[in-house]
Amino acid sequence: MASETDTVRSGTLTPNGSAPDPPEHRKVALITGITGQDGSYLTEFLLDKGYDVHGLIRRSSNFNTQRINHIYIDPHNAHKARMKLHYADLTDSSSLRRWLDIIAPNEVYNLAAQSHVAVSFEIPDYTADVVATGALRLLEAVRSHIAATGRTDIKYYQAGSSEMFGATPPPQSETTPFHPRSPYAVSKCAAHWYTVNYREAYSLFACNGILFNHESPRRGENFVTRKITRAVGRIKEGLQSKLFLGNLQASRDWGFAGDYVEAMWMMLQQEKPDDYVVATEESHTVEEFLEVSFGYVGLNWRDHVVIDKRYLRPSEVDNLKGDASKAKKVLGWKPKVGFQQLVKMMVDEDVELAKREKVLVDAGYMDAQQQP
Ligand code: NDP
Ligand code: GDR
Repeated sequence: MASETDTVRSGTLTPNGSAPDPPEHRKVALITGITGQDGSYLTEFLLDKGYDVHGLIRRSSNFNTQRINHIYIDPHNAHKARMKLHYADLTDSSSLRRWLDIIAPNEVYNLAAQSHVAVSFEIPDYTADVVATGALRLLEAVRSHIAATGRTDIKYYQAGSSEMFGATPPPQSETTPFHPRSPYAVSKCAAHWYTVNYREAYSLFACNGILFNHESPRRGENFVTRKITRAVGRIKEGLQSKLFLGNLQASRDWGFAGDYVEAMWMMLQQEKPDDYVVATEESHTVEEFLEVSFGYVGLNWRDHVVIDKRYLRPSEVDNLKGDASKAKKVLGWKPKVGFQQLVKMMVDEDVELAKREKVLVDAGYMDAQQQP
């Protein structure tokens, strides 16, 4: 990692080995939430498409760039770099406007959020500030940047969520009424409508992606899928015996994050801005996820899972299953990774991770934590 005093860091990725276009021909993307699961996949995807990518990262007391370290290049090689990182925060309007003016992006992807539903009950005020007002701050920064520069070539993507449907029964499509069930989901509804309003009021090219749950080996470890696959790996390697969970009957439409970032990009390549549901159209309970993931390595989840009421939510979303026919028809998008393949991909990675942890534990360099 480069010096922490650098405010701009840079990196490049050329997975197909081809030389990038000259800078003056390259499209420029600005991503908030670049250090998150989706931000990392979207960055890889856009670099592969030949974009220059700028990411806004927030200050933290530790490095928070683990998911994009593999793309990172020391800023001393900045002439090669096609990914650059800048400090900003969705709670700080001035930082958003400043970087928009400096970067002058063609596409803005607003992925930053306090994205944990259960945590949003603990910190509702902060969640609204980042998720709802944060989106408004960024939209307003884009609008005022356009007003000041006269640019017409800037497009905006808002990371909306199936959580907005909440209590409304499946299948959920773009026309399904919202009934949010958490401070997070209410805030995402506000961000959704701010985006629609800026499209209608200022003719901004702004799209809402209404994405159903999407997972990967890079998923945060306190979301249920990754919490389970981490435990599967650790139990298999003898580093953990119990897994404490909440509601096992909740049903989710789980896809692969790598597939979903492509849909984000596709929305911004259309002639007209619009809103799209992105989903696999298949739903599984948490219990089914347990069956498949533990079963895959020859374990029985019932021997390990303990229900802990602390993981139950004050109001739950019982059943999400998307109808993605509009995205399929208009964008030509479809998911490539199915449920079984997704679970196996995550378990395979987490078994490998647990094996590496075990080496460190056995050598006395690390304590075996009971629960990630
Ligand atoms: P993550 O939680 O993995 O990433 C969230 C990102 O937002 C991180 O980069 C985080 O930074 C950043 N962030 C948080 N607070 C701030 C802030 N105040 N200012 C600037 N950046 C901030 O989420 P995902 O990648 O899974 O999701 C991306 C987006 O899509 C989120 O908006 C989420 O709500 C939404 N979404 C996700 C779905 C999913 O299933 N994954 C489904 C539908 C919507 P840091 O790394 O420092 O924490
Ligand atoms: P979700 O994802 O709330 O759908 O939001 P999460 O994985 O947190 O929960 C899914 C379901 O599993 C149940 N559950 C548990 N959840 C967690 N986190 N931990 C547990 O121990 C546990 N036990 C059972 C939950 O009650 C829930 O029903 C995710 C986030 O990525 C949001 O940002 C995004 O908008 C939505 O997906 C779509």
